[in-house]
Amino acid sequence: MNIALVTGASSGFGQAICRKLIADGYKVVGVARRADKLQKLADELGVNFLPLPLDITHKDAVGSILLQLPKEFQPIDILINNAGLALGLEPAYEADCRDWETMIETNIIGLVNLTRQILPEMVERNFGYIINLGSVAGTYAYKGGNIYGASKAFVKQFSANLRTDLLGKNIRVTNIEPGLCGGTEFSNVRFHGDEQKAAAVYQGVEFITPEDIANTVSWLINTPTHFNVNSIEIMPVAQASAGLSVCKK
Ligand code: NDP
Ligand code: 8X3
Repeated sequence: MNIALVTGASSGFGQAICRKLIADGYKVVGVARRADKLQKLADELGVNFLPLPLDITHKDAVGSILLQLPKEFQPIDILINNAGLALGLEPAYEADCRDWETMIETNIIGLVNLTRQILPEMVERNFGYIINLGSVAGTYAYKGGNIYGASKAFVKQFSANLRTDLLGKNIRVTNIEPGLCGGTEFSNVRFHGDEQKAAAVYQGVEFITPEDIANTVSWLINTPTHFNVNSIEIMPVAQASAGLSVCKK
């Protein structure tokens, strides 16, 4: 395995994963919408990193751009479906429907389309690894998590169903399910650029870092090829799944 495609490479986990995989000796294609951020990373990482500006929600663009990858960045051995976002933390009856649609288009439809584009070649070569970025939000409900959590529950079940379809093929699938992670743009995006609200999420908490996630990805890829971690749930020590809540009269 030597060529990886990482979505969401312009920030947070994706950027840290690109850095780690380049350091580990892989060639990496980094996908995100912000070309300037990708170019900055390319300047840092050198010739083994290919910046690929792309909006994963644009289905036709995804198909055609992948066909045009330079020969030295083909075929993709490892697909890391990391691009994703949460928008808003309002209760379902107050949430913005456009935010809901963007989360569904990115976290579900974009991830699915990219996977569908890349998977046939992996099957043909009987070789590959797909790592999806789910979340603890896909397992545990929390207030305001509504569509974000539901989209990550989709990623969790899609990962499990991929494993089932790929039984007998030499292709591994893992769903990484992190809890609270700082040092990324996740909360700035969730709160539509409200820096104060975003900072408050991490105040006084020793959170998981993007490097922790990148090290996890590196470890997964280097496990023996007969070995599949179906899912891996990771939380900071400072976090635990909270109890059920009751509303008293
Ligand atoms: P960031 O906001 O820092 O990074 C998100 C990345 O996704 C950016 O590079 C962004 O790039 C990219 N992206 C978003 N929309 C698109 C799109 N339409 N097309 C292409 N790229 C896109 O967040 P994190 O690094 O924290 O999150 C990465 C993943 O991990 C997400 O799926 C998130 O849900 C998940 N996660 C995060 C946790 C956390 O606490 N941080 C915990 C659990 C899971 P650009 O804007 O340039 O397109
Ligand atoms: C991100 C973690 O708890 O904000 O997926 O949903 S959480």
